[in-house]
Order: sequence, then structure tokens, then C-alpha cells
Amino acid sequence: MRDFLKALPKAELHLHIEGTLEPELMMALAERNGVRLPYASVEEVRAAYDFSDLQSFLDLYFQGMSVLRTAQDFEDLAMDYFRRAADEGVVHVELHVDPQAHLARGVELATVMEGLGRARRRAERELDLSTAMILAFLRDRPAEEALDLLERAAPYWETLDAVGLDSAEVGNPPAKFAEAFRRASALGLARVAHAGEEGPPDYIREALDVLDVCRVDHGVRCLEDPTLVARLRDEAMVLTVCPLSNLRLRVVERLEDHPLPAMLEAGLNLTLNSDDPAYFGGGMLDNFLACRRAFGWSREVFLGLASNAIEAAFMSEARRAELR
Ligand code: ES4
Ligand code: ZN
Repeated sequence: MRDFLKALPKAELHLHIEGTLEPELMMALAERNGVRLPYASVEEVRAAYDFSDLQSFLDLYFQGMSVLRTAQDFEDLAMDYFRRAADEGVVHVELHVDPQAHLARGVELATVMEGLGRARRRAERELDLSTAMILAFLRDRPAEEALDLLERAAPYWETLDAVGLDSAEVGNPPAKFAEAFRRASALGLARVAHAGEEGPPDYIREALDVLDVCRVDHGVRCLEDPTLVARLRDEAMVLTVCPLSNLRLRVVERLEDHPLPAMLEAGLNLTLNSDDPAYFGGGMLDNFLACRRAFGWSREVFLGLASNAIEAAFMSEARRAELR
């Protein structure tokens, strides 16, 4: 089964590029850039990754990215990840990027976008890995800041596929970003949003109704609302579910308790994703393997989930045909 899941062509639709920063590269970049970290070793970094909820993770995630200073750092970060992903049978990666987190610590948007852009072009050439980019808004920051970011990103609009919404969910409902998402739509960008990870089912409905998203990131709390589940099924709305993320952020206590089998049973359009692989104990293959262990799914189930992701991906029809 491991060989089958590894060889299965997988598209990753829910990934934060800053969440791919492995402790080894974090320490190396800290050294290279003279950034002080509260860790003496790679082991200490890993030991600190014992999260109680989303916020406890976000605190370390924002701290970890402080080592990223130059375009070369961003290129190295993404290339390191693309190589690992390609090694485990990932053929397409869509990266969320959090520019506000970098701007806030004095790293220019151009630094981030040029570095990631170089890595994306190399991935295509060197690894036959297609990529897409999602400009994410930090939902715990003011709505005006999101709009400002979108305008500042004008030189990079051509390189973007979508806007997204991430960071601390509860208390920051999707409707807060109605204007930024309307502007993104006018620019021809697709919309996705994290909803129903820690937040209530109403946030999922709001993401659909107010932000006009084509995918919901996480969405695992939809099961609390049968009317919403029926709607998501009828609309074949794509949910980008991240099993190991949900486990490590204590959305569920054990993977065996995860709502994934019930969501599958409900006929939802599901995909499996890694979210922040460096922080949550594994990449795409580890997420697939964890589901195999917890739910005993057959090859057909995994084929279906992998196919859902290819069909929902931001990629050219030529590339999609190649991967079908
Ligand atoms: C995130 Cl797991 C998760 N949820 C919300 N925002 C995020 N940013 C990075 N990882
Ligand atoms: Zn996420």
C-alpha cells in the first residue's frame, strides 16, 4: 500500500509555504542571517512543537519564519520543499503565502515574491512539478490591510491564481474580508478561505455566500450542520482536509475520531493535504498513510481523493489532461 500511495500522482491544494520550514533549514538560515532563535538545536525545535490549539501553533509558526530575510531564503525554502514533495509522488503544489507576516518584520513583498517565483520556475523545469500561488490574507489583521496588500501585489497579479484567508479563525469571520475578496474577483483571481477548522459551520456558509469561494480549506466542522452538508454536497464544493494538522492542533484527539469517514460517507468532494508539513509531522504521503492506518481505506478511496484534487487544482487543462 505504501508503494501504491507513494506512486499515486498527488496534487497538494492546501499548503502554507512558511509551514514547510524544517528545523534543519530554520537553524541554517538563522546562522546565515544572524537571527537569534530560542532554540539551541534541531531537537529543541522539534520538542517545542507540542501544540494545544491553532493559536499555540501560530505563535511558533510566526517565530520560525523570522529567519527568512532574503529572496534566496525564500527560494531555498520552497525548493527544499518541492524536492521533498516530488520525492513522495506530489505532481502539483498550490502554495499559500503570508506576505503580511513578512512585511510586518521589514521584509519587502518583492523579496518574498521574487524568491518564490524563482523556485516555482525551477520546480517546473527541474522536477516536472506544476505550482500555483495563493495570496493569503491574515484574518486577525485589519480588513484594510488585506486590501492594501492586494493593491501592492499588482506587479505579481499575473503570477497569482487565488486569494486565501488564514491565521486565527475564531472571532474573525469571512465577511470581514468581503471587500478584499470582491476586489480579487474583479481582478480575475479565484477565492479560497480557511473555514470550519476551529470556527463554526456558519463561517463556512459565510465563505460561500459572501466571499464566493470555490474551495473551503479544512471545513471539518460542517458535519455539525446537516443543511450545510447537503449544500456542500449538492454544489460539489471542494474541501481541502488536513488530517495530521487536525490531529496536531487538537481539532481531534485521535485520527480514528476524525470526521473524514463521515464526510466521505456524506458524499462530499474531499481532498487530502498537509497544511504545514514541517510542524505537523508529515507531508502528503504521511497524511495518506495516516488515513490508511486510521480508516483502512481501499486503493479506490485514495484514487478518488487524489482525482478530486487534480480536478479542483488551479492548472492548465493541458496539465490536467497529462495528470488524469
Ligand atoms: C494555518 Cl493550520 C492553519 N490554520 C490557519 N492558518 C494557518 N496558517 C498556517 N497554517
Ligand atoms: Zn491551512
